[in-house]
Amino acid sequence: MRDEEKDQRVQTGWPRLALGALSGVLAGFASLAVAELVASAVRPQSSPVIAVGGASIDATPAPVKDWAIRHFGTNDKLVLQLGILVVLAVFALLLGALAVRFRQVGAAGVLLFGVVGAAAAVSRPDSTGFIDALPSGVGAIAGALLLYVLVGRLTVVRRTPESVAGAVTEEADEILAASVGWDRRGFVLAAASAAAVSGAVGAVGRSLNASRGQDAVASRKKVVLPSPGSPAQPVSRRAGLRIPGISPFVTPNNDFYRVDTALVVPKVDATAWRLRVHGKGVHRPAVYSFDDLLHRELIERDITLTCVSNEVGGPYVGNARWIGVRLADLLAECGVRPPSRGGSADQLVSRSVDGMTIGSPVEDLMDGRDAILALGMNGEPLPFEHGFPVRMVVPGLYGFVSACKWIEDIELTTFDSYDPYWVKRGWARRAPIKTESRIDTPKPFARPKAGTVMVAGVAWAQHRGIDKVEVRIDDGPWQVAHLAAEDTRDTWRQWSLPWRATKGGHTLSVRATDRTGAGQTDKRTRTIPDGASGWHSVVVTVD
Ligand SMILES: Nc1nc2c(c(=O)[nH]1)N[C@H]1C(S)=C(S)[C@@H](COP(=O)(O)O)O[C@H]1N2
Ligand SMILES: [Mo]
Repeated sequence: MRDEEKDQRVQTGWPRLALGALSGVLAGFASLAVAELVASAVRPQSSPVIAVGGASIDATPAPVKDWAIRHFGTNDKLVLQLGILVVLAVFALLLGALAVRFRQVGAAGVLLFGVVGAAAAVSRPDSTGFIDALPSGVGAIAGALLLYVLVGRLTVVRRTPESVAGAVTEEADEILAASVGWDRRGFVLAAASAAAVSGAVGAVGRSLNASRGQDAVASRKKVVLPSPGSPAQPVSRRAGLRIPGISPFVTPNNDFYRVDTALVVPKVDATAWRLRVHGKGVHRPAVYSFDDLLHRELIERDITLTCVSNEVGGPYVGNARWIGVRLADLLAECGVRPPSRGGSADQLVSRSVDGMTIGSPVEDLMDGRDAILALGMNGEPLPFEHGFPVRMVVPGLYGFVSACKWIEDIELTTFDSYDPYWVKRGWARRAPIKTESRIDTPKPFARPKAGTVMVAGVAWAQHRGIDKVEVRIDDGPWQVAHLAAEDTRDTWRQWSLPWRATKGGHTLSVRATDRTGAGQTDKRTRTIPDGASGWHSVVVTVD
């Protein structure tokens, strides 16, 4: 067999397909790298993976999202982005292999992905317009060109016999060898340099994106929280039980749960930030700056925040000391009246810089409870993850109907005329926090030693307060647990019960009663639409 024929046979078969697939992946990588760089000039949120990720979050059916939050917790966003990259890689492989036969179709396929990314970016609620299409667009063009070039190196050029005709034998052989082979050197060179350039471009884009928001970081560093005109009472030493494994009464900011739809944490420059209050029945619409709020009378309150996606026994609950402006005072200043005093708006819709919308009952916000526009959390300006510069915190309402982070707009409206983000996705319009209790220690499937075992945890029924916690061992009687001192009715309460543990398997259950006398129901419900209910149980084996 002549060498050229051998070459041709080998290189038109699967190796060429494999190299085509590799070209596809390189083209995909180049697209994302270029997009990252362009996004650093536009805004990080306009990069295709972030935009498509955001769009998928919004389009994900509520049960799936709930499942993701449950299983991946705060890593849900990382898992989502990895998932998108895997899907992209698969398509890139296929497009690359396809391009070996149909060069233009392959390149056009890459462009199509660019269109998808661009459409996602432009249609995000926080999009700044068509400029958001640039990262996906420019990235896809770069990727399409690269695929076209790379695959070109792989394409066997079949010369007609005429081009060989007339040449002397050696020459003819050379031409043939060159024409039926593939440009090995050219391909390796182009592929290697494409990979290197993409890597560099991507790295530069990444670091530029990461260093964005320096103004926001600087503005946060400069914030000095004044001492509040209305301070919280000091937390009683008796509010915290010294039991290993129990949740501390105050959740440190670093341990505070985080639930939101933001793939990129918004970095807002406090000096440029404004809050607009407007809408139905707002007689004096107003715009506030961060300094305006900082120089008002500030209140400081301990409030326990709970997520509606928290399963019975779950981790999405935390307690912090918030400092900020009394929302009711601000609303009153704008001429807002609650429905019970003749106000025409019954829903307050808060909007964040990332396009989240959250609806709260105006009546609840103005009924005397300490609904806060919070500027500080546990003695420092809000961490970026928790809403810097300003967020809402309302005692007694789940986060998704009250706790808007990165807030920038407050609109008074009615429940009849507007459904915010989560309500559009099947969650409840109104969602007061359900009375719940959780066993923190012993942990599920723990193996404590026989003897006295401390059973302890937390219970919460924000704004109603916890009156009683009871613990049951197996099918025994409910035993009243010791309660730590109550801080306020807006905070959770620690509890404990010493248990004379005997060898063998045991089921420990807990239930709470709030100060209205309502007990924690044993009826198990899902988190959707208005929060999980049921008793928390833990199974342990005593050695
Ligand atoms: N902008 C914005 N605010 C938001 C959310 C969000 O997705 N985006 N999630 C809400 C939900 S569901 C909860 S439970 C709380 C969580 O606040 P945390 O992350 O500070 O604990 O924020 C609320 N505020
Ligand atoms: Mo939530």
